[in-house]
Amino acid sequence: MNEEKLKIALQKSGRLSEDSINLLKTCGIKFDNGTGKLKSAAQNFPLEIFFLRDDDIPQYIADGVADIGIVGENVLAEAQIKVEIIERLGFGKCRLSLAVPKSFDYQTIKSIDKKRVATSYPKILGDFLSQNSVDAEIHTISGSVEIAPSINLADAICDLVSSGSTLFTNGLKEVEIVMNSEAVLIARPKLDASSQMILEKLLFRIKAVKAAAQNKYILLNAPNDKLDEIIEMLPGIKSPTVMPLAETGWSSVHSVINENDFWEIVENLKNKGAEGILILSIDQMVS
Ligand code: PRT
Ligand code: ZN
Repeated sequence: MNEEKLKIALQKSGRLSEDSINLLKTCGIKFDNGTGKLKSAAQNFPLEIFFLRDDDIPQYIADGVADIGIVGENVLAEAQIKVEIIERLGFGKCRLSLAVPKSFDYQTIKSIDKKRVATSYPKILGDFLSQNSVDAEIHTISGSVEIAPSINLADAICDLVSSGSTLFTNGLKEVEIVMNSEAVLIARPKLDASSQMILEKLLFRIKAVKAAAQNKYILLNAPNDKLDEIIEMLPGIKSPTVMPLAETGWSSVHSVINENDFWEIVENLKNKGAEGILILSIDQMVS
């Protein structure tokens, strides 16, 4: 049987690999991702997984070797290849920034005019500088960009930053954000009908996983005389589930709360007399 499969490209080994693999696994897709593998077929979903260098993924998709893939937006923007962003994935967050040595008297982007800037992102940087009418010399280097100023290869750098500690330990300060980036699911435009159908099934699962990651399931016991006030604090998907406990005068309340305000809600619930509060992670959430 020659079953039609959707081909997805993931980063083979690097910062996006683990989160990309975990995302598919949390979507219930089983596959072998043993080290050294270039390709793997999912056991319970019509998906074939290719493990590639991230920089190659946009081109492989444009060429039709893979149908969809997961890459950082920074890689996609630098590749300047026409593929569609289907979904933002919320991991691999970073920013591409301009940084200068601490002693550099930086005022505005014009301070970079006629200076040398080292980067692995010459296209994104080139566009940014020309949008700002800055004429700087771009030096393209493939790695360890942060050491360029200290070896007098450049006056400034343009590199990815997440915590900022690499800049700090190299005596640099971040002065402009050129772009914000996160991992995105990309696809070749005009997939055939059967690939499109598989993509939609996958996307449905990915959205459920993403929604679940932003929410927690909460269970608690509430004294009946405080029930109204407690329910008020719990928006839930529709409204909380309330069930009587064996002990008279008490109820069990179940709901879903947003991860961002969950500590505050828990504190308020406790102050209102809620007891036995349990917070559980949700794997998938379909609305
Ligand atoms: O081998 P392959 O080509 O596949 O991988 P790679 O070495 O090119 O990429 P990799 O694995 O380093 O990064 C993959 C993607 O992760 C990037 O394209 C970004 O979209 C995303 N990402 C998120 C990051 C960072 N955060 C990040 N901090 N990529 C790189 N960094 C580096 C940065 O270049 C700098 O050296 O981490 C350092 C800065 O980190 P902080 O925390 O010190 O600021
Ligand atoms: Zn790379």
